[in-house]
Amino acid sequence: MKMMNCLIITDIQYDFCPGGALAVAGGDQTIPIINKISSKFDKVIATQDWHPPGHMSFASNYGRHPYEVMTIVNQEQVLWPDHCVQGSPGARLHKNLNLGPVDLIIRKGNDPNIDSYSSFVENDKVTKTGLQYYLWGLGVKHIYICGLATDYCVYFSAMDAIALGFKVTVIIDACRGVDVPSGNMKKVIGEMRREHIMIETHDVILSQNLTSDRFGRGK
Ligand code: VGL
Ligand code: ZN
Repeated sequence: MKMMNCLIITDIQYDFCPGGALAVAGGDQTIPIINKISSKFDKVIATQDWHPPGHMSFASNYGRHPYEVMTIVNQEQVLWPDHCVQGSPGARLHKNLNLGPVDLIIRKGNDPNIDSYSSFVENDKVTKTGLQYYLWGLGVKHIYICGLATDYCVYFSAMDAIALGFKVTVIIDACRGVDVPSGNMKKVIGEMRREHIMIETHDVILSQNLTSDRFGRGK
């Protein structure tokens, strides 16, 4: 039986692209790479950061500056600019991202009192998105992850995925990070490697013959 794989396209939203509220440098440069590879996977999931107004991760709630770290209920929380507010233009998936091959869109961060970086489990480490059951149900064994931001949503998704028993590859040139606090990118790359998360560029992955090339598209 074929080993099923999937691609998780993380948070390709206007607020994480240049000009957006929580702009990630070069965030939009990931889009052509993602479009080039997305039809090669058996299943494709896109995620969407989706916060109510006044979400607990917003610095504006506390009269603090964005990107400061604050302890909230015994947990370190990076305070972010208001971003990806449900239904706002900044929360939309970027129009250049090809949604054709996308099977499922997972939204996270809906709870006003819990932040959510991972596509699997919210930051309380208890509340699940349900994505693991979808992937287990389909027999997916190998998860490829790309998108924004490398050191937050991509990193936490990759760490949860490996802990759940999946093989995990981060497609590093199809990701961009925020590096908050400074040095965070280096730290998370080291941690992912230690956990045996593979880190590869998209051309290497394309040459690895994973290609289901579903529906004959995307050559
Ligand atoms: C993210 C910060 C806040 C991300 C989401 O998608 O990596 N980062 N919310
Ligand atoms: Zn967020």
